Amino acid sequence: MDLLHKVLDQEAHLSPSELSGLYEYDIFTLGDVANALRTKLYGKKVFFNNNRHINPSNICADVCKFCAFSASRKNPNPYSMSIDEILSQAHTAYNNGAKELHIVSSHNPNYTYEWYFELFREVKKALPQVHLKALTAAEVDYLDRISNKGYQKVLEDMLEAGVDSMPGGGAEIFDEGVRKYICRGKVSSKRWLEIHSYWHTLGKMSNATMLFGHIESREHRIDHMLRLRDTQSKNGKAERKEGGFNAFIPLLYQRQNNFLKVQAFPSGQEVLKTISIARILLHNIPHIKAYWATLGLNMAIVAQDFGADDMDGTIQHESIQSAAGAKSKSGLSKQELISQIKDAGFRAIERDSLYNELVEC
Ligand code: V47
Repeated sequence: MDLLHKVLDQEAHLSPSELSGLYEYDIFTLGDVANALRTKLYGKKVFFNNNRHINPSNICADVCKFCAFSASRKNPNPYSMSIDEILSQAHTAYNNGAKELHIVSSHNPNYTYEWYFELFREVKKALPQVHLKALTAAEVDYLDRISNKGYQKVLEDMLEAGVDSMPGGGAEIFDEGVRKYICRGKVSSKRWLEIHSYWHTLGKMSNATMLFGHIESREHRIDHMLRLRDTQSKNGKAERKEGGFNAFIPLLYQRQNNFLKVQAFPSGQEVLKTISIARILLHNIPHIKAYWATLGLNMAIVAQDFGADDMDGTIQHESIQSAAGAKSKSGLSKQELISQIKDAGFRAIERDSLYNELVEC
C-alpha cells in the first residue's frame, strides 16, 4: 500500500519522518484527497464569521524572534489600552456587526492578574450577546507565572469571568529545538497542550494554530499536527461541541520588522500541500481554517479547494500579522469576503464562533 492510502486507512502508526513523505506527492493528488474529505463534510460551503480582533497592549515581557507586534527597537511605539478604551472598541465592533471579539495581548507586566478578569466581566456585562474568544495558552501560562495560581485556576477564572472560547495562538511550532530558537521562555509545547486539554475538560472549545514557513522542517510541521491529533483523541469531543479543538489554523510566517532571519520562504505549492496534509491527518479536528490575513485573500480562497473549509472572518482590525507585513490591518468587508467565496464557486456561510451556521449569504 502506498503512503497516502496507509494514512487514509488510519491503521498504521507512522512517524513524523515517514509522514513527511506526504509532501512528495504533487499538489493535485494531495488536493484531490483533501478536497474529497472536506466535500464529504461540508459540500461547497465555506465558513466565515463577523469578528473583531482587539489587542490591548504591545508591551511584552517575552521576546519571540518572529514577532513584529511587540514594542521593540524595530517597532518602538509601546501602547497599553485601558478597560474603558477596550470597551469603546468593543462597542464600535458590535455596532459594525461583530458577533465575536478575539482579545489577545502581549505579556504586559503592567497589567495585573485581576485586570484581565475585570476586563472580561466588563465586556460580557456590556455585550452579553457577543462571543468572547480570549487569551492564548501563552497568556494563560504567563498569568499562572505572575500569580502562582496554577493554569487550572486561571482557566477556571476565565470561565467564571465569561470567556466563551480560547483562540489557538502561542502554539508556534511544538518541536522543542525550534521553539527554543524562535521563542525561548514562552509557554512550553507540553504546557500549551495541557492548558488546552484542561479547557476542554471544562467543556469548552478552542482552536490550534501552527506558525510555519520560517526555519521549521516538513517533519516539524507533521509532528506539530500529530501532537494536536493525539491531544484531541485523548479528550476532545469536538463533534459534539463539548470541549475540544474546533479548528486548526496554519499561520504563514510574515517576514517584515522582526528578528528572525529566514533565508527561504515556502512556495504557494508548499503552502497548499501543508493545508491538504492538515486535512488528511487531522481527521478528528473538524475545521481547517485558511486564515486570509497570513495567506492573503487569493491563497486563502484557493485553499478551499485544497482541504480548508473556513476563511476566519471580517477581522475589522488586526495588529499582530499586519505589523509583520500582512495586509490585514483594517480587516475586510463582509461583502468582499462573500463575493470572493462565491466567485470561487462556493457557498458563503456566515457562522458563529462555534461553527453553528447562521445564514447563507
Ligand atoms: O501565536 C506572530 C502569530 C499568533 C507572526 O484562534 C505571526 O481563531 C505570522 O493565534 N507571521 C496570534 N504569524 C494570532 C492567532 C490567531 C489568528 C487568527 C485566528 C485565531 C483563532 C488565532 O500570531 C501568534 C503567532 O503564532 N504571529 N508573529 C508573523 N510574523
